Amino acid sequence: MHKKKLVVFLPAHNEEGNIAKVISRIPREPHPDWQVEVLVIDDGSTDGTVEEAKAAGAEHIVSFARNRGLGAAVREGLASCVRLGADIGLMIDADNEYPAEEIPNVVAPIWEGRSDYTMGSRFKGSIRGMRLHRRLGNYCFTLLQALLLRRMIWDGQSGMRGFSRLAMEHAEIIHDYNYAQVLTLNLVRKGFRMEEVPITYQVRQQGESFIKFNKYMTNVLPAVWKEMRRPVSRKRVAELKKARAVALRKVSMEK
Ligand SMILES: Nc1nc2c(ncn2[C@@H]2O[C@H](COP(=O)(O)OP(=O)(O)O)[C@@H](O)[C@H]2O)c(=O)[nH]1
Ligand SMILES: [Mg+2]
Repeated sequence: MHKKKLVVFLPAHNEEGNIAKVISRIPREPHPDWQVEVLVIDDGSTDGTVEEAKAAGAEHIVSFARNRGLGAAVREGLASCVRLGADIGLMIDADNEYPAEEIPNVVAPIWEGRSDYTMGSRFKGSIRGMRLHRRLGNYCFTLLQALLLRRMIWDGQSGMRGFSRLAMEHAEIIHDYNYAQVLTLNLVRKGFRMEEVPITYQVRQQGESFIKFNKYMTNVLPAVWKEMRRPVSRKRVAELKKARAVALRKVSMEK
């Protein structure tokens, strides 16, 4: 039987000391019908990130010559998954904060055809070690997205997300600095179905967060504004939905 391919990708910038741990936690045979491959998008790391990732068993490495930003890295991750023939893509941060063991739970709604886009939700699950100001920042940015999309969202900044093939093909990330909010706005407004899956989260033990308040605000807020101003044609959404229904029928016939 033709196996379905799940590509797990990790955007990484100088994550030596963390990335091998994440890769070793990825379940390689979560289901007899799945084939799992690991892809690292190395965003111009200057430490041992790439060597460690290879030694830990990553099959594919895409390296940027210089640092371009997390938004650019995730954009490349999605495009590479499509190139590698992935049926499902799963991104996870390379800093060992997110539970790679829980990947099967996060992709299950996509695998079962209920959803196109899943987010591992820390606030629906459990969080250890997140500082108060980060928690408040997360609430504010999540609330902003919930208001713009007029739907409940628990955790809009998750670093663990699953994608159907169609979602990967149509996702657009409009800035290089980050992807977290604009990607959700883009996919949900296009009519893709999103679901949040509770996960357990543990703040990083090594290295430090790249997020700086001013830089985050001055990059993310204008990008959210710009994304919301882009027209989404209803016709286009309907076409995508139809294509998705055809893709799903194909999946169930192959099963
Ligand atoms: N592509 C790319 N990834 C980065 C950069 N800085 C951090 N990352 C990665 O993005 C992920 C999340 O970064 P992190 O600093 O932990 O952000 P936080 O979890 O929101 O505090 C990790 O996998 C990092 O390796 C960057 O400049 N470019
Ligand atoms: Mg992190």
